[in-house]
Amino acid sequence: MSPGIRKRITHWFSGSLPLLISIVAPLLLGQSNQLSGERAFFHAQRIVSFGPRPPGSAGIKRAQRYLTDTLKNYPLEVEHQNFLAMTPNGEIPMKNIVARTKSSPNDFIILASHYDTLLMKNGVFVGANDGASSTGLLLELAQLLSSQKWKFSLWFVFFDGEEAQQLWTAQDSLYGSTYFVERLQARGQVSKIKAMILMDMVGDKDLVLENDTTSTAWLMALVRDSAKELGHGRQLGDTPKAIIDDHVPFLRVGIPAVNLIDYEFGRNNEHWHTPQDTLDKISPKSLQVTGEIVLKTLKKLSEKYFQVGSSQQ
Ligand code: 1BN
Ligand code: ZN
Repeated sequence: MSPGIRKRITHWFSGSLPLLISIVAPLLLGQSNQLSGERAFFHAQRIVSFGPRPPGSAGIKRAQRYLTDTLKNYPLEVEHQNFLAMTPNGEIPMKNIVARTKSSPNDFIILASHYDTLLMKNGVFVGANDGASSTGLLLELAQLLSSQKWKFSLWFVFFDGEEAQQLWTAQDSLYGSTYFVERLQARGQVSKIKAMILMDMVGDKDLVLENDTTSTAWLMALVRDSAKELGHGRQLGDTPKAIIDDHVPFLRVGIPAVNLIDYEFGRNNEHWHTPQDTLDKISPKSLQVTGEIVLKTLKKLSEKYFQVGSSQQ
C-alpha cells in the first residue's frame, strides 16, 4: 500500500473513531435486564473522553449531548432544566438533565448524580471518580430501571454545578440541586418525592461508602442493610462523617435523602480534586457493587411504601 493511501486511511479512521466507538460499543455491551458495572464504566470512559467539564465549558456541552442522546434510547421523558447561576465568577449558564419514567404513579423516587467537574486553572481535571463514575452508573440504572414496572415514578437527575466556582461555601456550591429543589417547590411536588438517592465518587477501586450522618437516618439504614444482605458489608465505612453534597437541598425541604459517597480517594484523600482523578483509579466492580446496593435499596423502599417490590413488564 502506498504511503499516501495509508495516510488517508489512517486519517479517516482516527477522525471517525469516536463515531465508530459510539456505534460498536452499545452493540458489544448491549442492553439487558441485568445491572452491568462494565456498561456503567463504559459510560464513565466516554464522559471522561470529553475532557474537563466545568459549567459552561465545551467539555460539559459534549457531556450534555452524550447524556441526552443516551437517555433518549430508553423509555424516558427527558427534560433540560436550563438556568443562569450567579457565581463569584459571574453568571454562568447551567443545565440539569432530568429523565422520568413515563408511567403515571403519583409518588416519585429520585436517583441522582452530578456530572460537572471542578474548575481547575493549573492542571487538567477530568473527574473520572468525581463526576463521571456516578454519572456512568446513573445512565446504566436509567437503562435498566426504565424497562421495569415500578409502583413509583423514577426520576434520573443529572446535576450541573455541584462544584464550587472558587471556594466551597453555602453560596458557592450545589447550584444544580438547589435550583432543582426550587423548581420542585414552585410546582408543589415536594411532598410527592418519597426518597432521593445520591451517588457521588462511587468508582474508587478501593470502595468504602461513608456513614454519612447528614443523610436521613432511616434511609441510610436501608442502604447499609442492603449492602450487608448483598455481602458488601466490607464496602461500608464505620466512622460517622457529616457530608454536604447535592442531597442537602432536598433534606432542607423535608425530603428523605441519602448520599452514597466514598470520600477517601487515595491514601489521605490524595487524589480528590487533583489531576490524579483518572480512569485507572476506578473500576467496573465498584460501580457494580454500588449499583447493586441502589437496586436493593429501591426494592426495600418499594416494600416500605407499597408492601411489594418491582415486577417486570
Ligand atoms: C463531592 C465531590 N463534593 C465535592 N466533590 C462535596 C464534598 C465537599 C464532599 C467536601 C465532602 C467534603
Ligand atoms: Zn468534587
